Amino acid sequence: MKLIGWAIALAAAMATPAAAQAVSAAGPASAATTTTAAPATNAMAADPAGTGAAVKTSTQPFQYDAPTPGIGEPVPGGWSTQKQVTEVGQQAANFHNYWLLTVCALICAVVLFLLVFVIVRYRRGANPEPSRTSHNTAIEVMWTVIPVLILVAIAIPSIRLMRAQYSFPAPDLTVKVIGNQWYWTYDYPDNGGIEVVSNILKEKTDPTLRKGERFRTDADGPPLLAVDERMVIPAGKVVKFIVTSNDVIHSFAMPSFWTKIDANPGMLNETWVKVDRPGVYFGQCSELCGARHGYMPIVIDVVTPERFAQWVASKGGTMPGATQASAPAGATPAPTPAVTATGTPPEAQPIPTTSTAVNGAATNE
Ligand SMILES: [Cu+2]
Repeated sequence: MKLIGWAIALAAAMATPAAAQAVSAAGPASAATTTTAAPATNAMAADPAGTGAAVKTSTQPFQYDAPTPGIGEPVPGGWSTQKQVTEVGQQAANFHNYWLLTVCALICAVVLFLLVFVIVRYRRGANPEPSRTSHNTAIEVMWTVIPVLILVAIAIPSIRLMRAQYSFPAPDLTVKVIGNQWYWTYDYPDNGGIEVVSNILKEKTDPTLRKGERFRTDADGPPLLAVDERMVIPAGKVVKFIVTSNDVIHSFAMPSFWTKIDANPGMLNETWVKVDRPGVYFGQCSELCGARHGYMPIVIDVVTPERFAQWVASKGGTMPGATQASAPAGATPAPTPAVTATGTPPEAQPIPTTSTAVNGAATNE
């Protein structure tokens, strides 16, 4: 029975898709590498979350990709998992959508049929003299063996999938993901230790939008999911995420990668992805982490390796093996305290408005 319980727990865990956001599988699979009039993001005009995030400048302009509708983001009325763009995600989605759901539907249909059959066939009116049967060895063996076989049929592909998820290939790039109340920071130890501070973008109509503060446009992504600074990773490369937290438990979740892993303070969790399709992908913190838990989205821009090198240079970082670029003083990210040394709450902190928005970044004039 222990084995059965273990198998049920395993199957239940695997049946829970990382895709917490319903999304249709529709949408063109065309590459989203086209650089559009996406606002330049290297000049972070403000700190929308009021967390005191750093103001940055860059050595060269870099434009993020524009999102592709229906890819890497939730869609209105969607009811299934998001279109998966990693091999593990495709395996998991196929397992969930075509095998687990089929098994569940068949079990429901059989149970419903048996219930209706018994209700009709053995109703009191048709059976004034009730059956006195109390044992039937054949049926008892069947109702024990058949569920075990079903669970084994679920457990074997589940274990295969877990092995694919947790056997780490040699990484081409490591990104340290740090959850903070309530924003994310991304460190690139392989690229000169550059750090990206990622804050949600406010809407243009937000009454708390301050003068000079950048607001969301459609090129940034959907409302509540767009950020000022994205994580950028190269396409076709194995990227290892080391995930931790600076304060409380967060969860780093990217539905279209089938990735969800807790960010625990004082602990390093690891996961990995390999995304072959360039594009923009949206996720969210998926662990209730405080008042602004719903306002710390995750945006990953998957770009070609050439553009990744360009992005690294724009941040003042270096590619492995390259000599250290002489980055300007402004390219070094400032520390990002969530609360000031004086204990001023983030909401009360002044927003820096002196940075220069370039390449058409939408700021509140
Ligand atoms: Cu969080």
